[in-house]
Amino acid sequence: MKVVVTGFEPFGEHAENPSRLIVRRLGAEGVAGFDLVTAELPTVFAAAGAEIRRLLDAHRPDLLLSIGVASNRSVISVERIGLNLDDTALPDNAGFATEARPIVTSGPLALAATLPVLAMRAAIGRLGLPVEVSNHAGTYVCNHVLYAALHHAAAKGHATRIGFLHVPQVIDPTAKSNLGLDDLVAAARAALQAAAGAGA
Ligand code: PCA
Repeated sequence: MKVVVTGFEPFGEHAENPSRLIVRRLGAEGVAGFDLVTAELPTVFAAAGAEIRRLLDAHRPDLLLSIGVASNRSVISVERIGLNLDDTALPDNAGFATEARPIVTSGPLALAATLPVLAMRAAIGRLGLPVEVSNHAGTYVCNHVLYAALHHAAAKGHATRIGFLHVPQVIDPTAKSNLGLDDLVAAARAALQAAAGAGA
């Protein structure tokens, strides 16, 4: 099974982004049974959207799981919905901020993740880690990547199943969680295995 997993570079007040550390660990250690491709996305609306579309076209994976940090959350969240909306006062890493801008002109307002969010939540919960399903991935670069990937895969007829995991900040002073990086790596592995099992 071919799988692409992505994380993000640091942005805003964060000196480091745990999502890219998770992805580096998965890349170095591998995930049993998966032909895994890992990538770090820029925290830049346009460039991250272009890169996720390129990754889908280049690898045509069975699964795409993108991971980002949500530093205002203390639990791991499996995102259910991508919104067709960029809306941020915090500039991205290219200095770009925007209000109420559609990601895809005339695209549907929302697209549902195509990975099995309930099975992923259950698998992470079985590890004893705090996890929820979230109905809102925000309106910053993470949501942009989820929506752009879902829209692109549908438009191109790719069978790739797509989802998004938001993780708490665990490695800098803004951390609101006492989880560690090892917990997040374990959660990502469990989510991938659940995703593969539930749809394969
Ligand atoms: N989190 C941001 C963008 C990059 C990341 O890791 C977000 O939640 O949109």
